[in-house]
Amino acid sequence: MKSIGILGVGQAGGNIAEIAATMGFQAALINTNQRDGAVNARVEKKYFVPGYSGAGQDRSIGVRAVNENYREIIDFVQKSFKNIRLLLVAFSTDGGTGSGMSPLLIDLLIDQLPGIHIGAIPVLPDRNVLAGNRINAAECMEELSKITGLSSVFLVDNDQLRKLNPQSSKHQIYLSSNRQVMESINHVLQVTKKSSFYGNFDETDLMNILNTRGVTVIASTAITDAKTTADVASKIQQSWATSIFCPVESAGVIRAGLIYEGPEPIAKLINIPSIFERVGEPLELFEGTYISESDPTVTTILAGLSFPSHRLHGLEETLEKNKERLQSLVNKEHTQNYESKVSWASGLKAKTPHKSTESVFSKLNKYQK
Ligand SMILES: Nc1nc2c(ncn2[C@@H]2O[C@H](COP(=O)(O)OP(=O)(O)OP(=O)(O)O)[C@@H](O)[C@H]2O)c(=O)[nH]1
Ligand SMILES: [Mg+2]
Repeated sequence: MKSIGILGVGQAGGNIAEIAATMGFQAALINTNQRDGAVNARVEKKYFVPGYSGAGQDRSIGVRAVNENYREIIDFVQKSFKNIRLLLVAFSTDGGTGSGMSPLLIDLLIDQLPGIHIGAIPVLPDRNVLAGNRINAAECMEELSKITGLSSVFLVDNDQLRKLNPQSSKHQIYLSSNRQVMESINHVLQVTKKSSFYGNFDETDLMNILNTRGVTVIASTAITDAKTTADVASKIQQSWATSIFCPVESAGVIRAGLIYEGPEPIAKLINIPSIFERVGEPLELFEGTYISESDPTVTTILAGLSFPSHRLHGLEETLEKNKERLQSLVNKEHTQNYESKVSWASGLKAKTPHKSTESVFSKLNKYQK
């Protein structure tokens, strides 16, 4: 039984929970729209907030859904997961349901699920989304970043794939990012089940890292062609920039994991100071070395990173740039009207004759001889 559970909220969250379920994670989903959640057939445990049919990108509807039903929702979550150590709540930040419900729900779950750490898998939108989505994402991230008892935040960035594949359909981007995020979490969890002569990375090590408050990145890279310690360090640093998560922006890793899988001779090219040169050495490092004949691969987990303000400001930038246009759009909504120049002409239209109704009796009387 895996010790990490995945709770999806809203459409994107449900899709991530679906992939998680196929990988053997305990998974559940919550939605305000039954039809959206119904497509995630692999997730058995589902809660649909009664009386709603989606939030239509309105975060306040998501917040209201939690306010009105928090007892049932908490009860549903408690019943859906057994013997997990970490619950990750997955949701998109730019819709209404997941973005509105999740920060409040996470804050409640932190107190209501004693003994279980709560983390998050928020999804940031790609570059093509419009103002309304950007406003939602900014609000959601601000709320999330203020939750004090929160563990790892795996900040999935749809733009990481959009950058590489400008021509891909939304569907391809979503599917691929959902798969990549769950594969990376699954991979580090599976490593904890392996044993090694040279240094084990066990589940307690992993939980120590993942329970760290802040942004967490998991990245893997093959180091097959590396000849020097500098080659290895640069490959690893590159993997932090190209993973499915928001790229690492600034120094300040608090806890980290470093897992090597591959042939023995290459393991000696791993040099901790040069790997962490750019992001600063962490407070604690948990290492695992698994010798095999497979392609040499290094997986790193960086936890306790700051929220990526550069990326988030980029998301807000187009709002700032278009401030006046956007404000005038909103003002227009309730003030606009159309004034016809031919209103005089309505007098020309045929009038329906005024039909006065008489009582049956008065008609009967009229014909009385
Ligand atoms: N990575 C990923 N992103 C997704 C997926 N589905 C939707 N998104 C992202 O989520 C945004 C839409 O949010 P949804 O999750 O559909 O919204 P919701 O939480 O269901 O809220 P409402 O539909 O407004 O009630 C899109 O702009 C995408 O950024 C998915 O399966 N994977
Ligand atoms: Mg939806």
